[in-house]
Amino acid sequence: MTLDIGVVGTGMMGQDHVQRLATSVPRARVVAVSDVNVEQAKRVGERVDARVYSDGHDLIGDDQVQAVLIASPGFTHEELTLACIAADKPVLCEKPLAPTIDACVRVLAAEATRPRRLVQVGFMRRYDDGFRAMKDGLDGGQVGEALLLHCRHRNPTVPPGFTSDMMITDSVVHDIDVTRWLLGQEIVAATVFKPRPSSKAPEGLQDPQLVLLETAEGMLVDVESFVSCQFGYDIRYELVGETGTISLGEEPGLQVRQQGRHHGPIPADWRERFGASYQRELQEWVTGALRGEITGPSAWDGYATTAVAEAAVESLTGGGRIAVELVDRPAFYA
Ligand code: ISE
Repeated sequence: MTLDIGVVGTGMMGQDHVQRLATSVPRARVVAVSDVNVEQAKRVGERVDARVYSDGHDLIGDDQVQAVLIASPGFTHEELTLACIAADKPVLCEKPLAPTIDACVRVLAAEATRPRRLVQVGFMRRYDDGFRAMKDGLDGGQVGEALLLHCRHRNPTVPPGFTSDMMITDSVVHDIDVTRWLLGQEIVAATVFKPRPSSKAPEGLQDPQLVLLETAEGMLVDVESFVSCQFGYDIRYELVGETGTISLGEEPGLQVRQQGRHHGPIPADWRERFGASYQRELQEWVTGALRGEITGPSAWDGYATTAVAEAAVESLTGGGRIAVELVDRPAFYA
């Protein structure tokens, strides 16, 4: 049995997903694509022999489409996800679930009217071998109780139009999700510090930023977000426990020692660094959807992450520590 999938949005990530689903995910078939840029959608659709729409709602309404992957810009996610829920179709929505807390709450309310989960949010780091090993180590008691988590999130450059807020809503959201998943607790407050901006950053961008998160059980998490670091895509973590530490990403890839030096590769971007995670994410989503079970990051995870990101943006703008207030977690997401 195959899963017939429609992909909404054929920009960079949409194309990546279409290619992967069509060529390397067993039991997946891309039967439709859509984009407001219909010429681009046609080019992508032709490669995989998929029907082409200019409107995501028409794709969702296509009877042959059994499941939907949303990779269009964030502001479209709420209405498209709601349409998938109304059509009773499983949906993998790239982050954010929706850009505002209120919009995420509307998605939670809609999904809760269904007998089972339909929504998954694209937090692909949870599928990474390194992040999984870190979580296994912590859960297995390797370093005792967690106390602190240090996160480094560096991009070499950003496209034109990238704003200081987006450093949180587009980048730090991944660290927010990893924190909640790894430590198994919610984040209760966010404070953003603004160091001297890099002269290499685009004019007006507050880059880097240091985001301090506080968890419900009093752990502190610092996230360095630096999107003009110039040298490559660099993701590093160090978890500090009571009896040891677990680090991730210190020396990724093959290390070469030669002529008195040692060196190794640095990924160019997240598609390279997390290629295997996207592969596993899609594979598990497809097999789960075929079984009628969606088990990846939920709409609740999407909501909680947006709530923390909103608090951090408020701190970035107005300064100070901003508390995060979540609605009660519906039993649906227990
Ligand atoms: C980008 O949008 C992503 O989602 C990447 O995973 C993240 O690491 C990067 O910072 C974002 O800009």
